[in-house]
Amino acid sequence: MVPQHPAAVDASRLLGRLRQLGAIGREGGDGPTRLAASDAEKAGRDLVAGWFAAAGLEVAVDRIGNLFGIWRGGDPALAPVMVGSHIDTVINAGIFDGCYGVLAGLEVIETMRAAGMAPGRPVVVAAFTNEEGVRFAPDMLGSLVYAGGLALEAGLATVGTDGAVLGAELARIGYAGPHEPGFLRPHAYVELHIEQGPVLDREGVPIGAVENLQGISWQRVTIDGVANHAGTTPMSMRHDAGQAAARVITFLRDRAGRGNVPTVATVGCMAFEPNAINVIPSRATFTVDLRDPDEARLREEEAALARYLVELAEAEGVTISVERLARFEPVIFEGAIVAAVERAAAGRGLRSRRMTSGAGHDAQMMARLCPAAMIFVPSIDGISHNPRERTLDADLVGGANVLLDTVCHLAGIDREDLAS
Ligand code: HGY
Ligand code: MN
Ligand code: MN
Repeated sequence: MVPQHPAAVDASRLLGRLRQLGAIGREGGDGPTRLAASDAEKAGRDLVAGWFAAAGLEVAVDRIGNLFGIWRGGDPALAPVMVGSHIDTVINAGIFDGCYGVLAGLEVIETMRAAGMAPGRPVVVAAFTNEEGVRFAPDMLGSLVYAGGLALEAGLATVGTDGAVLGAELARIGYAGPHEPGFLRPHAYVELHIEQGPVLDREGVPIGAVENLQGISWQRVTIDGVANHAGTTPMSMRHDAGQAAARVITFLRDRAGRGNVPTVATVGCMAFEPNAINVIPSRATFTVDLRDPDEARLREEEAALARYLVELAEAEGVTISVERLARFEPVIFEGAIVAAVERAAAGRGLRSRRMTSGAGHDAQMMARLCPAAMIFVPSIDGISHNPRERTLDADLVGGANVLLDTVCHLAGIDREDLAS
């Protein structure tokens, strides 16, 4: 029997902060919208930075706007254990995606300090810039720059869907910090996150020990046809960009839906020009999000789409251009940390199961820099990126305690040390 860990997070503080942060950016929707480097996200950043400071942490911001709360415990010369996630959201989001990992990370540090624990090394909580990628592509941009996967200048020069430039926006909201991205090279990185999918909820398992994360391909497709009169143009004479775009959506759905391959395909954004009820669209611009845990299969899906677009251009008499927005290969997380998560769950009397992450996360970028892994808790009905995103309080608290024990282990404080 593994001795019960004597420390536990402060549930009401964690749950209260989740709801307080979740209330920011509510204008115009049932759920928050805090797009990266927006005024609403600034308000969220200010609240979280205030909590970091009130907890006695050193607050640091790097040049791509990543926000850190640093506890310089233990031997300050040693690399820190880092936890965290993001607090930017999609449009009309839930309140747990990302925020849970940041606030549970803060909660873990506050619990360790209140329990008088003496970690062997510093512990840091991070909130990375632009994880969602809704306003600025690619997603996970802040952690990608932090991990050296994208040059800082390129990140700062990124132009958003609204024409804003990320670097200028970070300066405008007061989060163009002085630290060089990567200034803290972690000993290990652990990210606690809601699953955002149906697996844990369907199986009734409270903890996911995430061992890998699927590959992601983001593209923007532009189809140019010929505007013409909706009433006078015979169907056989049309070069309808809207019709061609619709055929791409159906092609993607049919391919991803065939057999039992795990490939998923999404067209999330679509715009027509001139966007008039009685004009055949001259232009359709849309995004394609393809994902698969297997790199070879993901490449085949990209190639199949490229072949289809060539055939479609010929058949519809349109021209088609494609712009790559993001491309990340699948990531395998650190087995030793995954095993530590399983032990921590067992120590809390919680069942766990190993699993793949369907969503992208900052952990996949931090895995380029240090040993990394993730902990999932169930999403009720598998719903996320939706105001109906929900996780049971007991699961939120259970996940935070598993993060606590995993961080203690990584920081050199094992349960046996504490039980004595
Ligand atoms: O796209 C994703 O998987 C993440 O939510 N950014
Ligand atoms: Mn997230
Ligand atoms: Mn998300």
